[in-house]
Amino acid sequence: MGRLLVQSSSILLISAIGVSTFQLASGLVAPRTTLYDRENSGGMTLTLTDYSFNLGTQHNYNDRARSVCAVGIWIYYDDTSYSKDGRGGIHYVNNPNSETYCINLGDGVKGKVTSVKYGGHSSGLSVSTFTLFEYDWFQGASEEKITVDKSRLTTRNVSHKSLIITGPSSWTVYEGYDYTLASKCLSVSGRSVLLTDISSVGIRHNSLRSVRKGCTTKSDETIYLDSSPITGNKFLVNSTVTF
Ligand SMILES: [Ca+2]
Repeated sequence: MGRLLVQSSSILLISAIGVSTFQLASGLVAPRTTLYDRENSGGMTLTLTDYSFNLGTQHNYNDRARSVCAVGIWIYYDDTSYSKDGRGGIHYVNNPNSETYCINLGDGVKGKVTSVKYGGHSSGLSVSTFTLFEYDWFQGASEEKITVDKSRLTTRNVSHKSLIITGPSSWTVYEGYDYTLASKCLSVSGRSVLLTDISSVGIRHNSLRSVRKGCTTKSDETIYLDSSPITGNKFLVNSTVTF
């Protein structure tokens, strides 16, 4: 383990603060991903450190990725603009380590990836963030990502069905603006939480209006959220499914 750390870009961090705990070092590694147009990390590559709403127009890499390697949380979408209609194939990687984690993409996005984004903060998963997404499975052209209290969630993002929490902080969510009305404490263990559908833990879709960092105030209910798996995917077998 120590040899791997010395060889990685974490060497400056470790020497600077004299700490060798793997978890701390890894949490401060900025997100990055490499896409490959063949399975098992083969073929032509594209490396990203930021969102891309359209891999075709931005990187000439539309519908090509068949496998990926990633550090941090990354979400790969079949559709443009992070699945703007909320109905496309999705695959995510949730890798808290500083070493890359590599997978072959699932059928819903294999050879189809058109947009990509990372979850959490650009500095790494140790930064506390709270992000709401328009649709389930982190889909939608809009998202609301906060690192501090927000007394009024942005109006156009009132639609929300999924969320990602990174870092050590728990959060209290309210159904009213200015931290009023019904509240729930979303308690985390320090590992990232990717909730593909907030209704799975009893939060109604589109019900949140304000969010406060921590759970110091008395909330109506505490929800203990488990850390999420290192990868997951959702795909629609038939894109003509009606709702
Ligand atoms: Ca596509």
